[in-house]
Amino acid sequence: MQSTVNDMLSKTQYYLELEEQYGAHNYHPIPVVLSRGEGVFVWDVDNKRYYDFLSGYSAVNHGHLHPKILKTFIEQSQRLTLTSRAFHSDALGEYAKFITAFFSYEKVLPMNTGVEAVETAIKLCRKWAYEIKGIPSNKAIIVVCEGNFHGRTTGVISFSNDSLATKNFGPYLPGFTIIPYNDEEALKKALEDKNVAGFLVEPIQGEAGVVVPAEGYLAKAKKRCKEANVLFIADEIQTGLCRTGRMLACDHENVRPDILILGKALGGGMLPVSAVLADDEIMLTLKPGEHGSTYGGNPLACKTAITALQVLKDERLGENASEMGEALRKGLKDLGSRHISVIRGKGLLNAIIIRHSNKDAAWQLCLQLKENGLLAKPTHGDKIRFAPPLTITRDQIMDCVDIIGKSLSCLD
Ligand code: IF1
Repeated sequence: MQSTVNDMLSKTQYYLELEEQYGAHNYHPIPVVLSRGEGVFVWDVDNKRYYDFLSGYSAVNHGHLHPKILKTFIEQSQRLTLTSRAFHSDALGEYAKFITAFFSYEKVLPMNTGVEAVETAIKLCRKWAYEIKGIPSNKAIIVVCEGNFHGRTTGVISFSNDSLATKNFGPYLPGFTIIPYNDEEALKKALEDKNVAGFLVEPIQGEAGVVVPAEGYLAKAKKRCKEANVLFIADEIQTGLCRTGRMLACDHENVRPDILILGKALGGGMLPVSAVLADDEIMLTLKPGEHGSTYGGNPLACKTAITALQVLKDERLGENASEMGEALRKGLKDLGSRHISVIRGKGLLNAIIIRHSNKDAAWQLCLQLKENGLLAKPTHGDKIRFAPPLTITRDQIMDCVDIIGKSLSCLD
């Protein structure tokens, strides 16, 4: 087979055509075929090396194949991977104790993907609304923000205002009010509705192109929610786990969410692991049989997540993300490129906005970056997210700034 591949087509072309022919066309990837990863690097099928500046959409905060996480993953995968929640395991209780102590919550509900955790948080908020707050049945409202991205299920896209995410997927789930992001007055007004049960918000909007709210927005929003007896629900699936320079993005403002949603890097880049954390008043509204998941809380996920969390602390990845993020944004600024109109971000969750007459300029730049050994992908047309693994070093950051600077000349 290998000789056939070599004879017929380039290896890359061979794999691109397989995906085109047999895979759904729900993505438009950068034309590169990866086959190996280690730390901040990935290699394609022709053994060309790239800096990974997307980190699996922030699921690979620890870098590819982190040795300690991989060791745990291999050990547990040879012992016990899945029991279902029909039975107990020696991993779930230990994990639940570890992660609730790690984030100072009383309970955790383990799920798998990020959107499952978001759906779980919505169900928890509604349950709390009816059984604790006393909102009339089926009247609970959850406030969300314009530009939000919380996942792809029909329930969660119901409160998206991005037509690409919603078109022809109706009818939509009711019970949501959309307000402008980063607008305290709009939130204050929305909370006048006594049927509001929760406010679901990303501390920084990732998909919208790394939109960082004004300093103090999260703290003011939490205060407004507390005054209105509304649950502050933080979706930290992308911003959490040291990505923005603190363990949680909410930590920048000392905000403690009533419901905390984690995902992506919780699985250490090995497997899907997500979690919803809350205190007993909220979490114990869910009774046996009212919610669940086949793989939620499986032993392999529990053990892997414990190591993933411990590595964040042991290797001070929050501090490194903060320092390397400063270095990256300064390096990009010092390039002084007329093609970059905005540089923004916090920690190692950053984005640039491309200013160019050609609407495909950001895509063209990403193709040039690929040629020069760095992988990134545009979001919403003219924005390019720069989010390398949090293990990146200063020398590697400067190397990447050089690559970006050299690549920008393709837009001249
Ligand atoms: C795609 C980016 C998008 C998320 C937040 C929940 C989820 C995500 C804040 C759902 C997932 C992923 C999904 C992926 C692209 C990527 C992404 F911002 F990270 F780049 F789409 F906005 N909350 N984000 O960011 O988690 O169910 O995927 O585990 O769908 O294209 P999931």
